[in-house]
Amino acid sequence: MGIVVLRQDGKTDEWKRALRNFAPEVPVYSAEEPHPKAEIEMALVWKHPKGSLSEYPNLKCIASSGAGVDFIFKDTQAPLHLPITRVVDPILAKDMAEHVIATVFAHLKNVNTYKLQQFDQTWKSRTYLRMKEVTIGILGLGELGAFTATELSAIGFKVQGWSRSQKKITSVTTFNGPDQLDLFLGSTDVLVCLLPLTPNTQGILNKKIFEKLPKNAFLINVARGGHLNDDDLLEALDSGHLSGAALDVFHTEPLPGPHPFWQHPKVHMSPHCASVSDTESVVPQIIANYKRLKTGKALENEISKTQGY
Ligand code: NDP
Ligand code: OXD
Repeated sequence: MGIVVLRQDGKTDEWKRALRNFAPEVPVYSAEEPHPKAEIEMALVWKHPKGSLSEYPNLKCIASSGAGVDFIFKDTQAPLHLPITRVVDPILAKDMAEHVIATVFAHLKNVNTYKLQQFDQTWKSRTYLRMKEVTIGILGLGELGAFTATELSAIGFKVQGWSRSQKKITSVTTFNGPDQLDLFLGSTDVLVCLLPLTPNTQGILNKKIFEKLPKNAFLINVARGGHLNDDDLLEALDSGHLSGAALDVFHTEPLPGPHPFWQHPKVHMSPHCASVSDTESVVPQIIANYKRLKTGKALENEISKTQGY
């Protein structure tokens, strides 16, 4: 009986502590300490060492401690026949919406450009955009995308979104499926990617998509690095078709030193921190699922293996 926490980002003890505080009766271990591997039934994972999941012969569930599960599918040795759950959490959604709102305003009001000018002691005012002039288009209208769309709309932006299935969200124009993608892109000034990374969405932010956006459109990628074709973005920025991009996620994290994004004046980077799972907020759903597992009840927030999210 028990849960093992598998991650490599230095946050193992924080998660263990939060799990133990919330449910002292549940045995919780890290991979770094001696633990009874045959008794582990749930693995709470975030970019775990590849192959580590196969060390637990009686594992019954793989629980991502984030919203995304793409890293689990990348581990070809993982027991992918087991149920996989993910985090759905109001704080995660709120933090994402706040990050996107901050990024959109930084773009409208040239905040990052002025920071660069400051380093050069350049005194030069630039034209700014007003909220009413900008339509924000969100790729992905799931837990994070739909909430972010609603928040942006509540502060006065014109918002539209695109998803796989049809959606109805108050004050948000919705599009769905490949047939409606071009229509959505054609009227999007700020494109926000909040899709899960799956075989269907890998590389979706590419030349073909950029060409369909209006000139001077701006890209915000807060989903996964694998959605973006880096070279196509650089080309669209250098040709002047896109006015800039704010990227929170990258193919390799941390982004390697020689990558052109580091020095590109039109690329604004953050280190995959748009929205970070809050242990206190998330732990109750992990323990609830652990107890469901033990009593044979259906798990909450289980992903679809067919869809990959
Ligand atoms: P959800 O699973 O709730 O939503 C995914 C959305 O994408 C759904 O609307 C879904 O459509 C849509 N979608 C999936 N595949 C396609 C497709 N092929 N075509 C069109 N639409 C598609 O995910 P979340 O909102 O919880 O999270 C989204 C992603 O955000 C995560 O997977 C993760 O990668 C990223 N993330 C990034 C963070 C960061 O700090 N940068 C933090 C947290 C998450 P439908 O509704 O029809 O199923
Ligand atoms: C997540 C993330 O998927 O932090 O939760 O990227």
